[in-house]
This record gives sequence, structure tokens and C-alpha cells, in this order.
Amino acid sequence: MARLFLGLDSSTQSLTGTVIDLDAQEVIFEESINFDQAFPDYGTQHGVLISEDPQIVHTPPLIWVEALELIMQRLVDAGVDMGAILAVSGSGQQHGSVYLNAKAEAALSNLDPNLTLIECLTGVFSRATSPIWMDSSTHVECDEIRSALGGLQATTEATGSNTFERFTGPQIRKFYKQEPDAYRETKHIALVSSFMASILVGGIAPIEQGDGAGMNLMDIRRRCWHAGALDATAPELVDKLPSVQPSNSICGQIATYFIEKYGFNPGAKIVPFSGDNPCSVIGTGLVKPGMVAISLGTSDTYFGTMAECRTDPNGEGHVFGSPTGDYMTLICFKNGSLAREQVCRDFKLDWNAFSQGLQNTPPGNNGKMMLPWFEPEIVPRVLQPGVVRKNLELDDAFGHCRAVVEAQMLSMRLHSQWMNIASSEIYATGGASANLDILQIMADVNNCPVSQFESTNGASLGAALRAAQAWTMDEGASPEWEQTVAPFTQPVPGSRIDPQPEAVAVYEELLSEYALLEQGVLGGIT
Ligand code: XUL
Repeated sequence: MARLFLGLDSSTQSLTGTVIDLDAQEVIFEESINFDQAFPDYGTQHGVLISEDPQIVHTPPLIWVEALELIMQRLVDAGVDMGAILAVSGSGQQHGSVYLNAKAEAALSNLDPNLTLIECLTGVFSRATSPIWMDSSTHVECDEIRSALGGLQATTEATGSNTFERFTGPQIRKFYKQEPDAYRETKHIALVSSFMASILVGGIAPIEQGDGAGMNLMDIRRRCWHAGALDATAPELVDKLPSVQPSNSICGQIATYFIEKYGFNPGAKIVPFSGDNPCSVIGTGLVKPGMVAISLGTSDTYFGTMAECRTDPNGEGHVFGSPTGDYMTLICFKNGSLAREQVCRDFKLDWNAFSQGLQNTPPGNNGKMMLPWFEPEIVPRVLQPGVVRKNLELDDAFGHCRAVVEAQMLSMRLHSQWMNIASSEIYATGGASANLDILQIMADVNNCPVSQFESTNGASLGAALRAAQAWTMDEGASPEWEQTVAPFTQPVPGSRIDPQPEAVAVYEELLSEYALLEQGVLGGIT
């Protein structure tokens, strides 16, 4: 019989299911349910409820419950051999939280296959909607928790990140302050990930360590709840949180509901669900320290894997746990495609002309530099946007093309230095990774080979691979992560770009010049 593993990614806009066949080494099912389209009655737009206050962004958790039921039906309809699924794991959008009342535990352990999940779970919430990662309404609570923990560096050292508005701790604190009665009625607080796992296992599921790191509540090194952070957040919080568990553990067996209704194997194991970022690290094959993925999207995101836990002294980057037991970083640069496209617009260039600009200018750009802060920047923190030019004439179109890309790559290198790893391999993903001239600069600035990586549904694939790894370990084997992920996570064949030694030397020098320019300007405009 085939050995199948299911991964479910409950993301902002959709629920995706991916089934892998471990022996055939292939993905045999992959489908997404778009929340707005499938469940219009909830009135979500792009998966979230529109609020009068743009800082408040919530989603009704029942939409995730409905989607879970529907994806199960889709698996059956697609003819997946449900009895051959040996383990299920999942991924959830990080930071989002679900608030459950005293009825929840009994309701979860008595899911009735004659009813729908919605019918079984409608009465279990102490808060009707869940704040998600797009919510930025907790500025005050961030300040309060940070100062209770002893300031930025102490908070970052303790929990892996500075306090951020979207992180779960500040969100819980705001709920406690604004709705003390509802907080008191809350018996369990789950993350999106652990909530979905709770339904599948028919009980309150643990929070996985990698995802727990996105809460400002977990001791990032000891990987358990941080007493000081809990105290700084809300009273009696320890009683409302489940335990924190390693990624490769087993939470239990699948609930009878799914066996009877959808034909799951009664022995199918549930592996703790993690966050979308830790799962994507696995789905992109970043299983060895030193491996990096750079996603060139609207914003540019840098994911790196490191063996030891180091935190960003400036509190700009995040450290989460990687499912491999290593650590992962996530550093988000807002002016990604935003900035590249603005240069194209300013000089009326199409994407080919932008590439010509890169081809017709030398590494180092003859000393022309830019700080590409078209929009407020996250890393480094720039609140008042403004593009800074050095030796760069306003009408120099090609000079701007190179200056924006060099700045972005130098900034990523500079602001990931605190990780203290030499990257061994970079996978480039996202829309702009199609541009080989940009990737050459990426390889040269980092002195590291770059390969293109096509990543669709990396989080649900990562979740399926995590299920396979944990199940195999539970069977007594000790497979290398590399062995598990390799058949499913190869970069685009033939896409490898090697660094060019002369260009590498130019950028080694330019890095400190760029750092000086940035420091000089930051004193003035942040
Ligand atoms: C990471 C973050 C998002 C969410 C949703 O810190 O806020 O990536 O995980 O994808």
C-alpha cells in the first residue's frame, strides 16, 4: 500500500491541501479552497473582515472550520486513498489566535459524524473573530510588554523578536484589556495552526515550537513558555495556553469523526501544525544551516537557517524555530518589487529595458548609490520614506536600475549579518526571481551560488513533509531531513548562477560604504 501524508495550509485567503506519496516521491493531490469564493456569507475580502479601523484585521474562525470540512470532501472526491494517509500535519498563517470557551474541549472530543464540523463547533468560541497577522492595532501593548521585559534587546533575546503589533502576545494583552469578561471566559487560546490541529485530533492540540516563536511569549532558546513574557501579557495566561511541543512529535490519532465520515485510517497520526513560515522552510528544502531563500515579491523576504540561536540586536529580524530543530530567521524588506517597479515607472522602462540597464552598468555602478526607501521601510526601520541618491543623477535611467538592485542586495546582506552564517546556497523565489540579471547581483553580493526555486504551495508541501518525517521517526527510523525533502524540493534544473570573483571583490568593499551611507542618513530621517 502506498504511504501517503497530508499537509494542510490554513493561510490568509485559502486552505490548501497537499498529499504526497513518499514511495513514489510525488505530489498526488493539491487543491486550494478560496475563502471569499467558497463561503461568501462571511463577507470576507481576501480572507479578512473589513473594519472601519484599518488597523483592525480579523477573520471569523468558523470559515477555517468550513474549509477544513470542504477540503476533506475534495480529497474523497478526487479519489485519494484516505485509508493510506498515515499522518497529517499542517501550517497556519502565523500570529493569528483563536479564543475558546469552557465548552470547547468536550465539543472537540465528541465531534459527531452525523453533523457538520460547523454544527459541532459553533458554540465553542469566547471571541467570535480572530485577530490575524495583518492586524496592527496593538502599538500600546507592544510598548507595555517590551518595557516590562526590560526593553528591545531583552525582549528580542528572550522571545526571538522585538514586540510586534501582529504577534500573539500583544494581541492577547489588548483583548484582556478591552474585553476582560470575555478574556476571563476564555479557557484555551490557540494559534490558527493549533486550532486546526485540535479539530483533527479531537482535543486541545499543542502549539508547535516554530510557530510558538511568533507570539512574543516563548523562550526562544529553551522552547517553553517564558514566565516573564506571560506575566507581562495577561493574568492566568499559563492556564489558557497548551503545551509547546517539538515539530516532530505526535499529538495523537485522528478523531473518529474523520475516520467515519471520510474514511481515514484509524491509526493515522496528527503531527503538531506549525506556522506557514517554518513549514515553507521545509517545503523549500532549507534543511541545512547556511541555506537561504530570498523571495523577491511585493516586499522582499529573506529566510535563513542557522544552527545556533542568535537574535537581531536591532530587533528588526525575527527568529522562529525551524522544524529541523535549527533556527530560522525571517527578515522583511518592504521596498522590494515596489521599489523596482517605481524605477521602471519613473523612467518608462519595461522589464526588458530594466535588465538592459543592469547589463550595461558595471558591478559597483561606478560609485552611484541609492537608499531605495520609496515607501516606509521595515528593515532598517524608516518611518518617513525618501529615496537617497549618492553620485546618481536624477536622469540616469540605467544607473537607477543597478542602484536599486545593488542597494536591495547589500541591505539584505548587511541586515542579516547578525546571524553570523556564511550562506552556502541561496534559492531565489517570487516574481522578480525570473530576472537572471538580478540574480547575478544577488550571487555576487553574497558570494554564494543562487538557484531559482519555483515555490507554489510550499507551506502545505512542507506540512506534508513534516508529517512524513515525524511519522517515520515515530516508527523508530531516524531519516535525515535532507533525504525526506530532496525528492520534492529541487531548484529549477540548470538555473544555478555562480558568483563572479571580480564582482564579489567590488561588493566586499561596497558593503561598508553602503553601511556608512545608511547610518549617516538614518540619523537624520527616521
Ligand atoms: C510573518 C508574517 C506572515 C504570516 C502570514 O511574521 O506575519 O508571513 O505568517 O503569512
